[in-house]
Amino acid sequence: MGVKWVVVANRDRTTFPSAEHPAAGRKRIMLSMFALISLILVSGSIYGQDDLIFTKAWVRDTPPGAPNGAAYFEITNRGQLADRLVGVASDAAERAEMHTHLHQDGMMQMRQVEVIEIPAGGQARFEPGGNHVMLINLRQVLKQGDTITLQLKLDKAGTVQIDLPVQREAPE
Ligand SMILES: [Cu+2]
Repeated sequence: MGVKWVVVANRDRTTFPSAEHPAAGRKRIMLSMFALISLILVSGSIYGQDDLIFTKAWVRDTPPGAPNGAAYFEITNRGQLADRLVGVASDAAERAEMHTHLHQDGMMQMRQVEVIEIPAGGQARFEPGGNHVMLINLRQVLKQGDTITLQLKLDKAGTVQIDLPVQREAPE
């Protein structure tokens, strides 16, 4: 009986916070979490912003008085894990939304989407005729030669800010 009690107590001490030493157990768990986080940092980020490459970013120029604008870019995911674009914002407009184009009854329609998936080893494209970021109620005229910024909120990578040159046509 006495021997059995000692074995159980030992197991408590090595793996779980025991009733006698709850704080010691918590400390051990925190230490192992810290070790895990350190390992992730040291191993060159298992997942990080470095895994996402932003290219072909641009925003179309607008005539004076135009209420809305459209922004385009590509995200390439070099990482091992999928990520999701879950929000967009820009100082250039009151509001920004992710839109997709749908062909419906012979008409091209825009529809807001809440989430765009960026598969591991894959891409998410925002381009004319497809997905785009709609800049709603512009605060400024978008003039060729200017640059605006876009904040992209990603599920795993966090918030990323990209610069978009104002252009008439898509970059090659
Ligand atoms: Cu739109």
